Amino acid sequence: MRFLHTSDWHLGRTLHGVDLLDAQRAVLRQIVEQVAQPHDAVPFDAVIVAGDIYDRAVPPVEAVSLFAEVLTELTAHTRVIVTAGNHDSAIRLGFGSELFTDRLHIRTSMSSIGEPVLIGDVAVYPLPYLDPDAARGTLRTGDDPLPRSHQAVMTAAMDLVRADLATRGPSTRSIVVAHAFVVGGSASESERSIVVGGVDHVAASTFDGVDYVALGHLHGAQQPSSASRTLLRYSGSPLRYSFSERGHRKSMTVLDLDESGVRVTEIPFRQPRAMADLTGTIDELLTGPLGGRHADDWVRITVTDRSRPERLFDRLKSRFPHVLQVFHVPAGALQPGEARSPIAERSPRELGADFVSHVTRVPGSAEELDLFEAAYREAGLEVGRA
Ligand SMILES: [Mn+2]
Repeated sequence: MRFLHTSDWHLGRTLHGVDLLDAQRAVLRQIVEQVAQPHDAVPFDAVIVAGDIYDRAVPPVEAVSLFAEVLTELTAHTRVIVTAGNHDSAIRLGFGSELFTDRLHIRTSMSSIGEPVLIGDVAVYPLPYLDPDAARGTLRTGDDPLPRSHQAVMTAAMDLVRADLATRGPSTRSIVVAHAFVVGGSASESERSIVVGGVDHVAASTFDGVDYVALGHLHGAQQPSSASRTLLRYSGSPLRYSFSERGHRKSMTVLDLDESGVRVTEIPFRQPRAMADLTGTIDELLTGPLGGRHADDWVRITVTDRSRPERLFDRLKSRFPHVLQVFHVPAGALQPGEARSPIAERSPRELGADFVSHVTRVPGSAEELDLFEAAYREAGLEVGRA
């Protein structure tokens, strides 16, 4: 059986104020293309989307329309299994899910945990994102709520999965869909923290007993290691949602599951726009070769001139139309954390020097410090006269 695993679409997200809907449509089109015409002509039995469909609980209407459009196209070719992530509202995402169960399985409710979607001989167990505060009462087996932790609620959910799996034949393969931070995974800057009680993760062994865990939450594709035969994998997001992901190769995961085991193939997404981090003086940036190479990219620029150039953003924007962030960090800027004497022991001139270097990030010139000292003296005289 063949599955396509993806997650963290974050429809409705912006990148430093720039609307990403067209970029999101472009990568989701690639999923539809892969499903319509698989790279090796082997058809898909289902598409799995492991949470964070939307970027927020109340998504913009354009995001809802795009999701509807993509679901319509995907379900024309195969079945689709969707779960809620920590960014989604389970109720809103789950609207109508009891009604469309033939081709489309939207699982956002805790009440169906342990009930698989059966696809051939594969039992797929979708788990919505389990907020410990909400799940510890619902998933308890005794009178007392579960401990307030991701580990406790995920263990309870997996116990339900294993109990159901035990009732099925030995030839049954199993997939769990989960939205969680598994130990050993590495985060980027675009996931929202899910720390509860100081801890955000669950152990890989929580998922022991199933063949494959289709994970969402972390935005880089990766496979947390597991001591058991269970293969855990994050498909990662289809787009880069922060500059920290500029080195990520984004991909969808193709999963083949048969008697011989689990095989994973990455199908890379063509990024609608490259991402780059540029550094230089304003002249280098405006007239040098960087402009030619990165004019079409989303760029973050650090300008190193000693003083902040005038109309900095506008001038950079004329050369880099997709500039998202501009920083001014003069070359030779002081490193933070340089040893200093206590404030009370510093002279007014030293304090003035600290102030100037803090604001401009370069040491003040002798003229600037003379001026500061003179102003301080004048002010002191004024105070003395009062
Ligand atoms: Mn996410």
